[in-house]
Amino acid sequence: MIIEEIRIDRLEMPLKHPFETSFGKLMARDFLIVSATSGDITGYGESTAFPLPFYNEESTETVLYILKKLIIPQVLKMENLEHPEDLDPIFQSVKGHRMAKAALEGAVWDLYCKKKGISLANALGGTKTEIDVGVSIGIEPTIGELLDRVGSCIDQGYKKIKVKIKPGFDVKPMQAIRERFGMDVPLMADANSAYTLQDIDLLKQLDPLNLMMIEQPLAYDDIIDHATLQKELSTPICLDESIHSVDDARKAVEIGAARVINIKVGRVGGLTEAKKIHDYCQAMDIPVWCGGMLESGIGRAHNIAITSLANFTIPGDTSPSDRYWEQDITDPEIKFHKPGVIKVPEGPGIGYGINEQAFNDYVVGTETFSR
Ligand code: OSB
Ligand code: MG
Repeated sequence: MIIEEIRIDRLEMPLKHPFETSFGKLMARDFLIVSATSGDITGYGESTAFPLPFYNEESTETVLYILKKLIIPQVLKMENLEHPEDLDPIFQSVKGHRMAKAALEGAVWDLYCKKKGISLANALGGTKTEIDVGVSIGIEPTIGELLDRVGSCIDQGYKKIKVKIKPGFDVKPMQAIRERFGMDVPLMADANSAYTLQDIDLLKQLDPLNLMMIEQPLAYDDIIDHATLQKELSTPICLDESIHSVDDARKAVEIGAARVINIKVGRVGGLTEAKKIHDYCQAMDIPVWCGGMLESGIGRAHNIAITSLANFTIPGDTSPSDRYWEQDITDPEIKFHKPGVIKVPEGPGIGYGINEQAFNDYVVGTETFSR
């Protein structure tokens, strides 16, 4: 196929509830939707970068720059794009900038599947017809408010409760959750790289709490110190920020830095690399789950598709639309079909349409590029 047009829309979607992590507080999502058109069919992808580089090195502006300057011009010149993997030589020519690549690659995967009339989940080799999902709860102003939110999420049927921690808001809130809701709730903590090896004694205090895992306790670019920490902890370590590729996953697993891996499609440069990490981890008996970046329904639909692969055995952060937005941009919105469970759509591509009205209401800028 030939891609005739690529469009970038910048959207600003207010969050229903502020989301605070160890790296900052978000009131709204400011992000890009990339759409790629061939003939009368359009595919959609989402950039998961934040406006500022507080989670990883990328930002909305760097994604825009790389797409406009390097990736889109090359893609619009391609004469023989038969499969999304044909983008690889273009991607190889640019070091890093994986969220930029993933946004474009996602649009091409959706377009490719829609042209073939197959679902994205099937095209990726997914076998599940429904996925279990969890929720990621931000840092709340008080332990009381955190307990209220945890209770409400348990009542809604979420299959995993993840709580953000940071220095000063870690052991006490996690203990309080266990005291209130018991030791059996599937519970984990995400530190977003807020600690160092100096904090080993503090992190060890989480061990008696029977957490499923602790996510990215140490630096965003570290693998080695996590292996040192894992030797001291009984709680499994899960890596998020540190894993950009199947090679990173292999290094982390080989040295014992991660017993679980969080796969985020954007962070690893797209669905093709996400699948490679999944396949490697499956062969190594390392369970994986799909993380989230507070995506709109479009990014979330991609996450649902990849989560249909068999080794996504742990519920992901792929919560339904109403956990984030008053109104999402997909039609239909993403919903539970039973508590804590989302059906994998069977329609072509991502399997969700676009709610044009809602989409346009959130757009703050549009740029179009043609052959
Ligand atoms: O570390 O997983 C993370 C949100 C923004 C940035 C980083 C992370 C998160 C989440 C929320 O945990 C996941 C979601 O609900 O989309
Ligand atoms: Mg994380």
